[in-house]
Amino acid sequence: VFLENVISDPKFRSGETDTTYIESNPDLFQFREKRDRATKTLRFIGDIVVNGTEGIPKGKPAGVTFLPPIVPDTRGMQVMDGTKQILDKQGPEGLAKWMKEQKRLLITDTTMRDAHQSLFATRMRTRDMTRIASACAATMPQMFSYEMWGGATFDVAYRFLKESPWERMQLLRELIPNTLFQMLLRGANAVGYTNYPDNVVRDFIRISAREGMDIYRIFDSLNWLDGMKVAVEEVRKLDKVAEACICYTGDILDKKRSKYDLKYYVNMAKELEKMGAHVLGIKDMAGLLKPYAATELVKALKDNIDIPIHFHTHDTSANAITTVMKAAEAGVDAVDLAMASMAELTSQPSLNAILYALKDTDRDPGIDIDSAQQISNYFEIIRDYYAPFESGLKAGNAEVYEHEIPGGQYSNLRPQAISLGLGERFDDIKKKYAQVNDILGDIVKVTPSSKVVGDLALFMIRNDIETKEQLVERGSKMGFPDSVVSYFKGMMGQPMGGFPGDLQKVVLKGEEAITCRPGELLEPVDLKALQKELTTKFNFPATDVDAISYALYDRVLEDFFKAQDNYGDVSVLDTPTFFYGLDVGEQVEVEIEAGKTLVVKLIDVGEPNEKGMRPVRFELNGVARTIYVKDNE
Ligand code: 3PY
Ligand code: ZN
Repeated sequence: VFLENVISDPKFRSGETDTTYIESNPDLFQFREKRDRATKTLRFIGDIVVNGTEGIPKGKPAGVTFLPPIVPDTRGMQVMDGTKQILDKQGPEGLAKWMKEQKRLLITDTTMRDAHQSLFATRMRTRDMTRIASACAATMPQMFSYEMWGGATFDVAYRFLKESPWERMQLLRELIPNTLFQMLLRGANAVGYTNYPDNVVRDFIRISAREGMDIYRIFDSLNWLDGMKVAVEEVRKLDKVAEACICYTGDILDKKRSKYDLKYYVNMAKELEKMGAHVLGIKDMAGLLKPYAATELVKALKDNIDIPIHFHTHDTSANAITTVMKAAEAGVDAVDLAMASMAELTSQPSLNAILYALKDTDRDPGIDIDSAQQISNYFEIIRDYYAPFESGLKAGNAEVYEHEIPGGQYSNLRPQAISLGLGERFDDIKKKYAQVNDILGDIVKVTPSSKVVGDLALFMIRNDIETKEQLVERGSKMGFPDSVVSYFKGMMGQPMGGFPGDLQKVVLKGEEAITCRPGELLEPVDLKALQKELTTKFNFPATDVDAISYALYDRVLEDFFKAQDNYGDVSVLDTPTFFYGLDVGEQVEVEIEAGKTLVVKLIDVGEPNEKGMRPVRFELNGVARTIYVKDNE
C-alpha cells in the first residue's frame, strides 16, 4: 500500500481532488526506498536457502512435486453483477430482505480464509488467491460471498508471509467486483487476541469498510453481548452488513447439558436481532452442532427471528456435510463451504459436494458445477505448496465432541505442543483441554477464549498438575500464562455463570477483576499521532491504514516494515521459492513489477566465514552475484 502513496491515498482515489491536491501534498510522492530491489530479492532467497522458513524444516518437503497451477481461461467473459451490487444499491436491509426471498441455498466460499486457517495455519499467500480471483468472479457470479479476511489472516499475513493484508483486500476487490467480501471480526478483540479501546475497533471497521469489506461476521468469544455492541453499531453506521453470531457450544440434544440449551441460543439470537444485526450467524467453530441438532436449532431460530440465518461449521468430526444438509432442509438461508480440495477435516465441508447434493432440488445453489470444479482443481495444486504447514490429520475425528477444540485451533495446537517438547502427548493435551473447560465452568471456546483453555491445558501438563485442587493449591506460587491472567481479569469479557472464584484468586494474586467492558476503560488510541510516529520512524508518509494496523499489532507491523526494508516486496515471489528457496542449479523468474523480471539462478552456497556469514552465489539475469547471509544455526 505504502509503495504507491498517491494511488493509495483515499482522498486522491475518491476523485474529489484536483491537481492542486498533489501540489500541496508533496509527500504523496515520497516513496519508501525502492532501489536495489534485485539485491533485496537475492538477500531474501539467500536467507531462505541458508536458514529456511520459521516453523518448518529447511528445504523442499520430500514427496511433494510443485506444479504450476492451472487457471481457467476466462478472457472475454463478462463479469455479471452479483451480491455486491445488491448491497451497494439496496443497502444492508435490502440485502437481508433479498437473502430471505431466495429459495436457493446461498453459499459463502471460505477457501481464502477459514479453510487455509484451519488446514495449514493461515499460510495461504495473496499471490495464490489473486491468480484465481478473476475466474471466481467470471464463472461463479451466483456466489453469495467470499470470506477472505479476518480471524488470523491479518496477523499471519504481516508476521509470517511478510505481506500486507490490506493489499490483499485491495487486489482481490479489484479482481472480484461482483461478490460480497466477508470477514471474521472477534468483536472487541477485532482481529487480535486481546481487547482494544472502543475507538480502535470503530476505526478498524471504518477503514476496512472503506478499503472494500462488506460483511462483518461479529462474535464474542464468550457469547457476551456487551462485547459485540460497539462493532455492530459501527458496521450499521457505515451501511455495511452486520452479521452477529451465536457461537455454538455444548449439545442441545443432550438434556443433561443444560447450560447451553436451545432456549439459550434462541434468546441470544433475539437479543442480537434487537441489537441491530442484519444477519444472524450460527458460528459452530468446533463443528459441534450435530445434524439433528441443526434441524432443531434452525427451525427454532426461524420461528423466533426475522433476519436471515447464515450457518458456519467445521468438519472435524466428519459429520458436517450432513449437518449442512439438515440446516438447509430446515430453511437456513446461507452456509459456509470450502472448495473441495480445501474442504473437510478441520475445514468447512465441500462446496462441490453440496452443489451435486442439491442439484435439481428447490435449494439448488445455482453455481456452475464445472466452474467450481476448475477452481477446486486450482487450489488442489496450490495446497501442495503449503504441505509442511498441514496438521497431519488424515481423517475426520469424532472425538471433537469430547474435547470441543475449534477447527482453527486444532491445527495449531499440535505444532504448539511439538515446539514445547510435548509432541507425543497430544492425546493428553486434548483430554486436558476438556478438563480445563470443566474447571472454567464450561465456557464458549473460540479465539481468544479457546487460547486461554489451550494455554492452561499446556501449563497444567508441563507442570504435572492433575486436578483443579492442585491447580488452586500450587497456583498461588506460580505465574500463569498471560492469556489466563487476562481472562480472569475480565479483559475478554464476562463468561456466562461467572468465573470460578477460587481459581480467579490464585491467578490474579490480589489484582482486581473488572466486570464492565474493557474497551470503555482502555485509553483511546490517537491514530493521527500513530501515523506521525510511523512516518518519522520509518521515513515514509504512513497512512491511516498503517496507523490502525500499528494500533492492533505494533511489534508485528514494525517487524514487517523492517522486513520490507531488508528484503523488498517478497509477495512477488512464487510460493515454493518463498518458503523453500532454490536448489543449487534451480532458476526462477521474479516479476518485481509489470514488465520488469529478474531471472535468478542459485549457483552454490559456500562455507561460513569467521563471522558466520555464508556466501550464496547467484546468477542474476546471467551475471554472477554473491550475497553474504548469516547462518543462524
Ligand atoms: C478466528 O477467530 O480466527 C476463528 O476462526 C474462530 O473460529
Ligand atoms: Zn471457523
